[in-house]
Amino acid sequence: MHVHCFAGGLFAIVAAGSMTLAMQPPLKVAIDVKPGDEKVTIEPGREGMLPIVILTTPQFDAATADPETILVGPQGKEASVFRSMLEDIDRDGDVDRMLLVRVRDMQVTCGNQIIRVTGKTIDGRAFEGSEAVGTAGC
Ligand SMILES: [Ca+2]
Ligand SMILES: [Ca+2]
Repeated sequence: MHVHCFAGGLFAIVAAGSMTLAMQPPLKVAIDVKPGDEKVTIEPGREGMLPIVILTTPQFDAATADPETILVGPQGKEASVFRSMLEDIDRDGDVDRMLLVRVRDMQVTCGNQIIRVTGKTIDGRAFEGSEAVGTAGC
């Protein structure tokens, strides 16, 4: 009985440790939809790709973002990434992560005002970022 209690207690400690990691709020990351464009508009019905960059900052190394886990859209749950590249998009000397996402996969509706990116790092930490956008061609 004593041994059983000890084993149970140990299990509870391990479980609490992994729950703490899972329950941490997502890291906030800086994204830039259509880098270079000041006022970003999306045509919901358009064929083609939307470029979105996850910027590397002192708080976040975009190279650690796992592209397999990234989802993009108004809820940050819609489109998976078509292509991901590491490149210094904002030319500040560190490597950012450039994503290409199919416009239609994002399920943007007319009047939508935000694009969210969610995902996990290669070591399992959730992150999210968002940017205000407009829609056109509606
Ligand atoms: Ca940077
Ligand atoms: Ca950079």
